[in-house]
Amino acid sequence: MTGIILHHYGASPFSEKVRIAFGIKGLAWHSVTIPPAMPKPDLLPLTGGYRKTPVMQIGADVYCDTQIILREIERRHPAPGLFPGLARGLAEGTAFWADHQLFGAAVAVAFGIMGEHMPDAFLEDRSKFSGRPIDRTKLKLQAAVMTGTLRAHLGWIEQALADGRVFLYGDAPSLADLAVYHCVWFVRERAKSDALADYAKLNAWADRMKGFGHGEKIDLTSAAALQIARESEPAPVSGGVAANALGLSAGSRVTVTPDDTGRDPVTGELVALDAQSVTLRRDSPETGVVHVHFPRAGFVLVPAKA
Ligand SMILES: N[C@@H](CCC(=O)N[C@@H](CS)C(=O)NCC(=O)O)C(=O)O
Repeated sequence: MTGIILHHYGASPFSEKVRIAFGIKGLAWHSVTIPPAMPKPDLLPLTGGYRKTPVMQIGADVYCDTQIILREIERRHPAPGLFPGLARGLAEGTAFWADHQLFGAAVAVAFGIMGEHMPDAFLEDRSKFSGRPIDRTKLKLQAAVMTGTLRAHLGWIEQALADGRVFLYGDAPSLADLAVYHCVWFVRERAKSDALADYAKLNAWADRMKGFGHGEKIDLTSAAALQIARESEPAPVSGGVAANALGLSAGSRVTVTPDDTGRDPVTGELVALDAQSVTLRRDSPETGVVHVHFPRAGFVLVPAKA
């Protein structure tokens, strides 16, 4: 057993990115199913307010955002690696493009099909989440517009695969494959859209990605996950707080907020900081002391308001 707990739900594309990574690495993991919309009463005590899906917990360490989740999984379970060859930085950059630009287009196309079955309360939740009102009557038009964008972006992937490569950076799957795949999965597998039907190479590649499966999933209740947090100590941090332009040091009270959607601030005491990650110490009756980890890219770190 890995001790990995993934807080997620079945229909979440970003969770699929992590689930397929479990499949590639052949890992066993605990699965806590969380609500797809607010409120999330058993998740927010762990994260300190971050509401997005998925969140990974290992004991009293909580990882917010798939960027840092996959980095931590790679660190703890390095084989087979998600960064074959020398492509690590390129794979991270490609994944960031996919998670932001490509995902936005994929959501619009998928919502054009699935939106009519979504309850008002869910669309209202997603309006608040995205910071933009969602008008049910405009979803089909927006999907038609964004189909062109999606096909332009994924046309690059179809072109890349045209030389016969098996995965984006060679013979083995990387983080980049995972990030592009979860967007394709949302459109192809969840929404059952035919928008990508003629991209033969892309579809063959997506079949290969799907074939990795999800590893071994073991169900766990959210109450049990909170108890595990309470009964665990955060892992020792290494590296401390690197010199930074904000003049922050260990123990500074800081706030970390996503810079795109679900902009809920998390406040805590700074325990570690480097170019790629920031770790806060938080304490609550539900969880005891936890360390909450975020990536730097895609998040805004500032001193907390007094
Ligand atoms: N950058 C985040 C994006 C996560 C994200 O946007 N997840 C979607 C679901 S796939 C979400 O949080 N939706 C709202 C919710 O689940 O409450 C990551 O990489 O984890």
